[in-house]
Amino acid sequence: MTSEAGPMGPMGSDILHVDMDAFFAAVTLLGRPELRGQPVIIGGGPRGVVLSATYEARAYGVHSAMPLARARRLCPSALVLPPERDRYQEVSRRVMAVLRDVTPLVAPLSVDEAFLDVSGARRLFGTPVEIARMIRARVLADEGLTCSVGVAPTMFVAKIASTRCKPDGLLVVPPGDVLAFLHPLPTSALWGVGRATEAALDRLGLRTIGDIADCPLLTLRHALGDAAAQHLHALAHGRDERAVDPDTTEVSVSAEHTLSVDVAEADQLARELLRLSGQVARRLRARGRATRTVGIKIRFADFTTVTRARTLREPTDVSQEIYRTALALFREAGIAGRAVRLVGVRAANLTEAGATGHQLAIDERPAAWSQLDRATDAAGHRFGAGAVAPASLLPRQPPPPRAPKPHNP
Ligand code: TTP
Ligand code: MG
Ligand code: MG
Repeated sequence: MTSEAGPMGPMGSDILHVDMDAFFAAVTLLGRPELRGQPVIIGGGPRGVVLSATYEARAYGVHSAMPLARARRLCPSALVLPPERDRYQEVSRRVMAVLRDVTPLVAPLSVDEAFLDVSGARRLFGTPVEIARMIRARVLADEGLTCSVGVAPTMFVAKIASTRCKPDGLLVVPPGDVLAFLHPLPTSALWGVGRATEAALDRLGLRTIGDIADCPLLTLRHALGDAAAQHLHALAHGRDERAVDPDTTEVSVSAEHTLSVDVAEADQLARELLRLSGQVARRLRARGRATRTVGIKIRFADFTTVTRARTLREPTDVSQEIYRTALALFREAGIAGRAVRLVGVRAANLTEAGATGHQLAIDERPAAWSQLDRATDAAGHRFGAGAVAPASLLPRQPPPPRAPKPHNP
């Protein structure tokens, strides 16, 4: 395997896995530069666990998901800070945008990581290694943060590669080195191996991925069942048929906004919900997706947060329907009059938009709304997002003089 550069075949290792280093901790430290180089832990919440820790804290054995009390014992000098989720979301969005500048084939896996298939980006941006270097340089220049990138022929191997070169690393696994890279690793490194499977493998005396590759498939079947045996056997031989699919890995679309001042007025919050519903619906339509579950998030001035969600009878990509559901959730939450600092709208449980039903009550006119939304999208495309907004978002004063209306196609 090759660290950093190294010649690669003309095609082959085209999958990148990008993962931010100590993400929550690193973003929080951007606002606290005096703490750089110190052991810092981001944690708290009702469960009191470590969410993220700087590598200085990890040197003491601290790691994520560990109870805070234990982390404090291991590293008494560590400073424990609360998470700042809004900031993490903002940085995440910008980092994902950097990745989407390279290729539309970006599949985010969590707030701080994504897969890219760069096979189609070679002509524009160079080899996968050059692309990986460019991404790392841009994230560092734009955000002041480091990430680690694994480059490999499959998603599974790319993900392991990024983990193995952390922090601030780049690791390339050319196709011919995949088996040599995988086989010494413990079985727990395989996707889909949890504690129970690991124990079953252990009973067979299988400790490494290489042991699984050498084990007869029949033996694995007896111990694990057909599906799991096939899956692990294939991965152990470096086979991973999954393609980077920006749609299937995206489980939700959300938009949220931190208000510039805390707001208690219901009308104003409703308008914020309307605007965010429009953003969410627009992003759904841009991806050809529809949602079955609409949720809201309300964070109060004291930082307590409530979320509510409702599953619809039919999937939708219509702004008005998402808004109507969001507004109902807001009203039913019984939080009128409280000062709010952040509002969010989320669409989850996504399906293909083609499956969208149009069987709602006749007065809801989803088809008409949908057409209106699509026209709005088309205009937004040509004149920039925000060029067209629902009337209730416009200032209530008489509008300023406007440029002549663009000609409609
Ligand atoms: P990770 O990428 O797993 O961890 P990390 O970025 O902190 O560190 P590494 O350098 O090893 O990648 O997770 C990304 C962020 O997700 C992490 O900073 C905090 C958050 N997180 C949770 O909120 N809950 C969890 O259980 C875990 C594991 C992470
Ligand atoms: Mg990370
Ligand atoms: Mg991660």
